[in-house]
Amino acid sequence: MSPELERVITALQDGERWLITGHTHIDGDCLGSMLAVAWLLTKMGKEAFCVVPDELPSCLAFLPGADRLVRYDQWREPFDRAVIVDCEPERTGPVYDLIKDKTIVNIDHHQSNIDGPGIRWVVPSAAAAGELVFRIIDQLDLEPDEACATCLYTALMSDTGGFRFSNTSADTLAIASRLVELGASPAGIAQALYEERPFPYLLLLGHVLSSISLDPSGRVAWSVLPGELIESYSLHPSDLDGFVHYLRMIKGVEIAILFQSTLDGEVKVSLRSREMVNVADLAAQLGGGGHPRAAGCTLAGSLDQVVPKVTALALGSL
Ligand SMILES: [Mn+2]
Repeated sequence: MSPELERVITALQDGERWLITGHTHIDGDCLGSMLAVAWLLTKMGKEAFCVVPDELPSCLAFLPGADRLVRYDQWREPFDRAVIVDCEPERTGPVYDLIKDKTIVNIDHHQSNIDGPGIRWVVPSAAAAGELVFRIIDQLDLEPDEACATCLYTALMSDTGGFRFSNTSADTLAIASRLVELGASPAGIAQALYEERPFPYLLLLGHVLSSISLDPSGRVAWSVLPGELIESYSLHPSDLDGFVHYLRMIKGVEIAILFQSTLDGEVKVSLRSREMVNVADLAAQLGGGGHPRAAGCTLAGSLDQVVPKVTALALGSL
C-alpha cells in the first residue's frame, strides 16, 4: 500500500462525522464516488452526509442515495472532517467555504491536482475517481452491496464514456466486472446514462450539428451554442456535456471544441482530442484544466472573440 493511501485510510478511520463533496457541475464519476464513500464511512460506523455544490443532472437521479443529497445552502449539520472526490478543493465552489478550515481528505485522478497539501491520494492513471474508492473499500476488506456497486459502476462508466475512451484500462474493466458480480446492472446503468434524454436535448444537439465548422486541414472541428438558445430550453448544464463528442466523431478530426456562451459574457469551452494532442495542456494555457483527452476552460468575452482565439491555439498545437 502506498504511504498516501495509508494516510487516507487512517484519516477515514479517525474521523467520526463526515461531509462528502465534489466538484461543481457534478458528473457521474463525482456523484457515484461520493455516494460510495458515504456507503463506506457508514459501514465503518461513521456518520456521513453528501453535500453538493449545485443541482443534479436528471440522468443521475437514479443513483441509490441521490435522494438524500443536501445542497450546500441547506446544510446545517456539524461535522469534523471532509472528503473531496474527483477534484481539487477549490473546484467544490460554494462548498469550499464550509470545509476549508476542516481536515480534508482528497481522493482524485486529475493530473492537475497531483501536487498539493494535506491528506490526499491522487492517481492520474486511474480512469475514474470511482476506481480509487473501490480500491480503498477493497483494501479495508469490505464488499460493496448492490447500491454501492451501482454507484461505482456509474462512476467508471461515466468517465470512460461507456468504456470507450483511452483511459479504459484492464484494471478499469476488472473492477467493473467485480461490480457487476456484486449487483451493478450494465444495461440498466447504460440506459440511464446514455439512452434517455429530455426532448430539448435533441433540439439543441440539432443546433450544434448544423453549426459545425471544420478547418481546411480537417483536423479541428468546432461548434457553438449561444447562451440565449440554451436558456430558452430548461436543460441542466450537464445535459449538454455529451455534445462535444459528436464533433470528435468526424473522421480525421483530432481536436473537437464546443463553445457555449453564457448570459454573463463568458464562454465555456469544452475540448476533446482523439489520440495525439494533450488538451489538458491547451486548457491550462487558457486558465482551465482536465485530462489529456477531455478538458475545458471558461473565458471572458463573446463567441466572436473567443472562437478565433481558441481555434488558432488548437491549430497551433497540431
Ligand atoms: Mn472523474
